[in-house]
Amino acid sequence: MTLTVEADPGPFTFDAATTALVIIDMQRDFCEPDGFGETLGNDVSLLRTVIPPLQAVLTAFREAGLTVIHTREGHVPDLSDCPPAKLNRGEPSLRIGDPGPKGRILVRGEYGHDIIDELAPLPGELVVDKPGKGSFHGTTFGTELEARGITSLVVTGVTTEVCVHTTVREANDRGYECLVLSDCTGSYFPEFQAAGLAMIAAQGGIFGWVAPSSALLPVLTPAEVAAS
Ligand code: TIU
Repeated sequence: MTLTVEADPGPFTFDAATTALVIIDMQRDFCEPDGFGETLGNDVSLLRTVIPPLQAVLTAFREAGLTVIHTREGHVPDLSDCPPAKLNRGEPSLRIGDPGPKGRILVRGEYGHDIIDELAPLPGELVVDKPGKGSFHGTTFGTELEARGITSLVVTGVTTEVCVHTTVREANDRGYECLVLSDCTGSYFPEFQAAGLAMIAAQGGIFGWVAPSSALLPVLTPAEVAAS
């Protein structure tokens, strides 16, 4: 038995036991002032609208006993996993590795690199540290999904057109079916949010499905999941 969510461009069907909630990069460095996102010139308040609906989805996955995976973008302290092309890109007010108010920018182990308190991982939930925008590049994400028998991903987090898109594109090419939750993904740019979501579902769902969390939550109750 499968569960079905009304989505764009059509129904998204999935088996709860082989589906993971993936929460991309809900880190202080992107969602709070004084972090990487703000050093790039962005208004981080736009990303914070994602937090309440994503908390509800995270709670639903936990209460149904389903797989939850968090990711964090960042680099080892000596920056040996940060390509010069990434380090030197643009004119940020602080570069990756520079000391900022929340610790060294986008460096693993620093306060700013960690996930915001509202969505803090529970013990036992996988946290994937990634050096790039995509979740598969340079990580164990793919092997962890295979080990758990996961075939479908409910993808959330930030930012829609950067790390969410890269991850969904990588996942789609690897055969995963991805549902992207529109209100649980966020961008610093409203126009990129709209276009980013539209690109996923266009052309018959060229690399995934899109739905609001309100379409998923009613089918994710423990009773619905147990009966599926
Ligand atoms: N800058 C921006 O929009 N995003 C990133 O740098 N990383 C993620 O999307 N996580």
